Amino acid sequence: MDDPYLLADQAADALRSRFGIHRIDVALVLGSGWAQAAEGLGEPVGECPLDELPGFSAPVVAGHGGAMRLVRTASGSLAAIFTGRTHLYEGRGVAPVVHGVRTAAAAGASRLLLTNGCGGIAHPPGVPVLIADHINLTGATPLVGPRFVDLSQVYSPRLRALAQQVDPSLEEGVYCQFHGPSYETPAEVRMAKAIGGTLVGMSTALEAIAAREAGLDVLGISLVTNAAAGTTSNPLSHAEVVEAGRVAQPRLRSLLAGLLERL
Ligand code: 8IG
Repeated sequence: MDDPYLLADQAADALRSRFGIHRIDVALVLGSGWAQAAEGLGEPVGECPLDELPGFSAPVVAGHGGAMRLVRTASGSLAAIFTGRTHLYEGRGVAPVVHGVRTAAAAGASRLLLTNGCGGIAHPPGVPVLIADHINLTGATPLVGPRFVDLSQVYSPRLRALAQQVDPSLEEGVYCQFHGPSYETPAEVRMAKAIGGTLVGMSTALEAIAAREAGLDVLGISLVTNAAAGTTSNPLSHAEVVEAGRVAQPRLRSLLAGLLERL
């Protein structure tokens, strides 16, 4: 199987027959720091390890758990929650990175919420940031051939306004996706800042590109877990990173709950 779109169709068929559903409405991808906040959202409909669906492989990073959870939201929508994602730095190529997004689209989803944990250039640790736009610094793209996808509004203005209704104090930022897995050098962070970035991470942009190709409305929210390299004189300790995540949980939880009700 070398056609990623066919593979996504097969994964969507497997998902439908396994859970006896016709379609999903919304997909949610959980990044670092988000898993706890998504616990118990909606009525459970089913769950399976991702590697039991065509085209998904076991996660390389321990703790980046790979499951797909189906829940019925308060508004009656069926949401597929991906509790982990494949990263470009795993070295499997771009297609596996966006397979979940393409599967969600093939299964009928029309809205996608991408979350991540990342470094902050212009936002402090512990704060969720609405992604207004992104800069793809990976040198990669999920698109092959003459697929001239419009990226002038990757992150849906309508969904962003909805998120601002749910949490009016949400900051907005520009997410720079690096290849990883190493973190940035201070010079790379200065570059990201100079070109308009306010967040640095290793996910999301490639998935958002694939989602726009598939016609999904995309919302992206970052949790800043650490100051980007070189932006503070005394670097955060691991304990401070963990603490920033812990403090953010109630806010992330009400954000996700409010969004799943409205998306
Ligand atoms: I969590 O500072 C997390 N993920 N690229 N830089 C990059 N990715 C990250 C960072 C960071 N923190």
